Amino acid sequence: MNKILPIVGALAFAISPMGTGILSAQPSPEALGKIAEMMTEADLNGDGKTSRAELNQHRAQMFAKLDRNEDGTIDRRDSPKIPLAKRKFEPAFEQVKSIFDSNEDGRVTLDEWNRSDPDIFAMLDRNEDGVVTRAELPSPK
Ligand SMILES: [Ca+2]
Ligand SMILES: [Ca+2]
Ligand SMILES: [Ca+2]
Repeated sequence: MNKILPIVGALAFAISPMGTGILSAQPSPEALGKIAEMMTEADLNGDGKTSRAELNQHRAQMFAKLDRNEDGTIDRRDSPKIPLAKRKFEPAFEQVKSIFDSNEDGRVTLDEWNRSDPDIFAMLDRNEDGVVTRAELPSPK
């Protein structure tokens, strides 16, 4: 569950008014760190570069982690029974809902999850070669 927070944080940042000029404006070091962390985690084969396929796979894994009852949607029913785990789930769920629940029905489907996020990958892949290298990752100054 801890792993979900970087990607959610990065996405929240990227679609916020502050984040619209992600690479030209002055994003906070924290936001940049989250994005870099997410892209590093998404380097699933560990070759130092993150391809779009790897990012998509990483995102699918994130969805699967949140969809604990595996019914294809993230909603309140996925909240853990254990209080400690529940406390971690709740804020992540609220954030996920605020970003991805485009029809505002309190549930996030895989379709909504895949559809309504900004294209972070395109923003980061500055030389458009289809992979994001470490050098292309934003680094907090
Ligand atoms: Ca890779
Ligand atoms: Ca579910
Ligand atoms: Ca929805």
